[in-house]
Amino acid sequence: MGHMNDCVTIDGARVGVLMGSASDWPTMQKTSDTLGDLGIVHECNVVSAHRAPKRLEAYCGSAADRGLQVLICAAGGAAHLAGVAAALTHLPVLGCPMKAWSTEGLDSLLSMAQMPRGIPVGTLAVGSAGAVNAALLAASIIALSDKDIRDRLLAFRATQSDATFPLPGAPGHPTS
Ligand code: RP5
Repeated sequence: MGHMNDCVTIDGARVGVLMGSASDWPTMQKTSDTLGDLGIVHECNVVSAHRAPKRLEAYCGSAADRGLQVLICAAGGAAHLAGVAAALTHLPVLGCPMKAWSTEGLDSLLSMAQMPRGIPVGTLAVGSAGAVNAALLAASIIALSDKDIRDRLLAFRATQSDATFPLPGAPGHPTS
């Protein structure tokens, strides 16, 4: 573990999770948990694009050289964090639109998804679904060149597929 420009850095981290605010953390903890379940070393920091642009520039500018392979950026409202991060690194940037204070996250979704041509952001769904899927998509990207992570991702998907869903009381289902 270390520090860089007030950001926590983790030795061997493959994914950097950035948030516009600590208020995004309850949602983005699901990203962190999912990455952790897949054994993907990652680091999480609040680095707002508009409140701390120089810190964001320093973080993104060194991300590839430090060994990060994917950035996951969460923000709400006029959510430019992912787009600015993508402008500052060639690494794949995945965007997680947060439900902020209005419009149920539609503002964040459009801010991330509607990137003008030239600098892409891979935008996920609003809220928890997108937070989990960002981790799974990061795993898919890293799995292209890492057999252990590929095996863990395939195991996760197999477990998910094998899950059964009893409906007690529904016709033909066991009662308990
Ligand atoms: C964005 O504004 C953050 O990403 C958060 O989703 C939203 C609200 O931030 P706070 O006012 O809670 O700091 O910058």
